[in-house]
Amino acid sequence: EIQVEDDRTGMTVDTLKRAFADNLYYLLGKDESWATPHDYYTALAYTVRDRLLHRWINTVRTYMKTETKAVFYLSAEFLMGRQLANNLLNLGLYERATEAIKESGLDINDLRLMEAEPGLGNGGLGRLAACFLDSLATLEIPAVGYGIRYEFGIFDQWIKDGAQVEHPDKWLRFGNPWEIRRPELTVEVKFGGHTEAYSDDKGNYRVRWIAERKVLGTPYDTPVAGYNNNTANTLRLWSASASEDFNFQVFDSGNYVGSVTDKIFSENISKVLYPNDNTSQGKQLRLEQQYFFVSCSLQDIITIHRRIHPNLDNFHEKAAIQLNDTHPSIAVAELMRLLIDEHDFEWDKAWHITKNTFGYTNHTLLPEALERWPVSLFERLLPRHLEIIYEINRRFLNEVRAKYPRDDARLRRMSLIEEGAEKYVRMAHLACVGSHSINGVAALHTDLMQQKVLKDFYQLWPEKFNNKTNGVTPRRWVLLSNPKLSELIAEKIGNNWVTHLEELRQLEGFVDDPEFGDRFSAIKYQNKKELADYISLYNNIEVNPHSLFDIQVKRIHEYKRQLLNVLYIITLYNCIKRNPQVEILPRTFIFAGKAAPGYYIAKLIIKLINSVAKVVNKDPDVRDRIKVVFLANFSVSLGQRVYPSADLSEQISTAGKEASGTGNMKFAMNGALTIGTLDGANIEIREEVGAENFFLFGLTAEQVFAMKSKGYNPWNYYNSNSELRETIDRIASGYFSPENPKLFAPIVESLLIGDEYMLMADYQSYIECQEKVSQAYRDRANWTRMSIFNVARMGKFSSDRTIRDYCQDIWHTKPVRINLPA
Ligand code: DL6
Repeated sequence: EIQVEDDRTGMTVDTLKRAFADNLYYLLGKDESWATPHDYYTALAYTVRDRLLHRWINTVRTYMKTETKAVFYLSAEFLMGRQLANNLLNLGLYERATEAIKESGLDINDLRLMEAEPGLGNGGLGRLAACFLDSLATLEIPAVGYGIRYEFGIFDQWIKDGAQVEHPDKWLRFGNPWEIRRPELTVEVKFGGHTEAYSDDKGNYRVRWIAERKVLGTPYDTPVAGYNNNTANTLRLWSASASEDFNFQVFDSGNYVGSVTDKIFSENISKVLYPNDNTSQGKQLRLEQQYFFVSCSLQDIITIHRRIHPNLDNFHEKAAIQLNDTHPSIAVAELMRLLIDEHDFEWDKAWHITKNTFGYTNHTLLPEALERWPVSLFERLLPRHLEIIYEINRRFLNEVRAKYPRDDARLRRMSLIEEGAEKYVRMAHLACVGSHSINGVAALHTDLMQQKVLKDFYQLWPEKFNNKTNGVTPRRWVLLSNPKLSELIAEKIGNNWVTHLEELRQLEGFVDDPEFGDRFSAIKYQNKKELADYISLYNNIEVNPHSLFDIQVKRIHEYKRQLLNVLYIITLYNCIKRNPQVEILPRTFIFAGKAAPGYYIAKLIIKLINSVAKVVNKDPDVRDRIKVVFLANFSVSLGQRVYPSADLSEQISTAGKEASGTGNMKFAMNGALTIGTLDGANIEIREEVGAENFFLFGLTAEQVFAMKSKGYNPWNYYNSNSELRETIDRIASGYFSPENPKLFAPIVESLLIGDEYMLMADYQSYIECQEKVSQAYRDRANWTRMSIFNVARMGKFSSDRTIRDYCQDIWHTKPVRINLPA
């Protein structure tokens, strides 16, 4: 009997080939005579999506039947990265698709490059959300990610004359084959207006919100495949549009054009991602975005609940909603409003449900990132929510008063409302009060959160606080981005590590096996060579793949101290200029990262890196021993190239400032050694890989605080350290900016006046540590050994472990196995 596979679900090479041709013809309306590479990519994407849909529909059906508790992850950012290769990999189709495309006369790598990257996030916070979705699906946890379908994601960064120039990210220009629009699930979101009290039929006091305008939210769903299972969860992103019927009044009044241009205001809400990382932009549109996606998502979760359960009494037993930082924290007031105003709950019962539904994750202690909104803005935009927040606050402060009588200072500190000439709503306080769990993202960060920023809350409710150290998905960050290393690992220990990363420990058995060491370092060399080719192509700089690849890629931010790295480069350069014969280890310094468009000093740091690069790279005295490269437009895709090719990972933030970091994990998993401070997850990485396999320098967080409180003076370091002085003087002299000698004066000033991030204090320790790195790299066999230990001991930092911890301690959710009908 001949069995013919269905074109939409079949997994053989022949079927994939047929499906690919079919999609090209019938979905794109083309054949090979005029199809573009992008058409081929799209046809393959649809071929993959078909295989996903089958899993997706069965997943939804199973979840509805089993009625188990689900996780709803609310995040203003999901930095997903390209979907094609990751989906192929998770579906176990990568090899067969590669073959099918090859037999169709094409190269899958060319098609992969056609995919526009969905850059709907700024950095670590958004990428963490994406890793979490991968792990949730892989662990078979019922989960939905909720966010905003920004029409423009993070800007494209071009480098022009060494400076950052921002260009709009038109990622949807050629369509997005991974998403499905669901117009039937559109919901309405209200803004502005006023509230009115009234009595219901039973004589109860009620409030109704008479809005000034209404916006529609339409969901776009993207399937999220688990690795090597049948689960496909959902990422549901909301897109804003005008509510037609609401504008009817305007139509009737004859102002037709006015009513159409009004649409633009509504559509603006999901137009663009705010490009700030770790700073809050107090813009009205940003609050509108936050409320928009939160309201859409909560209405949707309630609808899903009501399809299965008779009422909302058990809502918190079936839904765990996680707030990814304070961006979605208006959800606390919105759920209360929905329960009380729209579903007739009384306050206490609504509050019980709300508190037990939400968990809050804090991702930063930087004061400039803590969100607070003017009460006056709230009054205008969300009048009903302000009333609810006042009532939450009144009851909360009574609780505080009962525990700490006559402590007005404490009441003032803890209030949801900051008093002053202008009053503000403190979103972190709202999130804390309205959640049953408050977590930080690495041990040190959780500690500092408890001892400093949220100290009063920790004293009041110590039981609510917990740590969940971040992790990253080994599927994208090792298996997909480092196929050669993955193959070598698989050959030695099998494939189980992909879902049980702690099994990499078995590699320790090979550290003294010279054959393994040689192959391991040959792979690193190959990866470096590929990056060198990329650099040659895009930067027109030739770098030596035998040199030490010293890499710092992350957002450009003063606290991350790219500038400290630059100070070291200039120090080395000074050394060479003093004595061109000096013995120095060849190094390639690679940077990448975007600066917020309004962050003046961060953009100037980019310009400085490129200006130093220009001088150093062409100076004949340097003789190519040091090279400096700034890669434009850092992205998830570029990260996938960069992490596997690093020898040294720069994690050099001022201690106490980086909540966790996740790039640090991606580097180490791929065998880079870290030079780092005792900050964020660096501390735990060092504990795992061993102090002898980690280059530590710098002040501890405690020393940083102590020094600051004693009165810190950066001039002491300038005056007493001649090498440092020479380095700073070199910048100040205009040596790197002859056309404009004062160009970098603000950077020099940032170091000498205040030096908020204590680069001067950490300089000497950093330079000495870099010297140790150079020494260590000269013993290549031992370096490889240390590198293998790093890979072998990174098991803890799989986001699977992180998600298991969230499930156990916060969400209380269990896996649900998805079976596909035969
Ligand atoms: O938790 C993910 C990520 C951490 O790894 C980084 O250390 C931290 O800086 C980042 N935090 C933010 C905060 N943004 N806001 N608001 O992006 O979170």
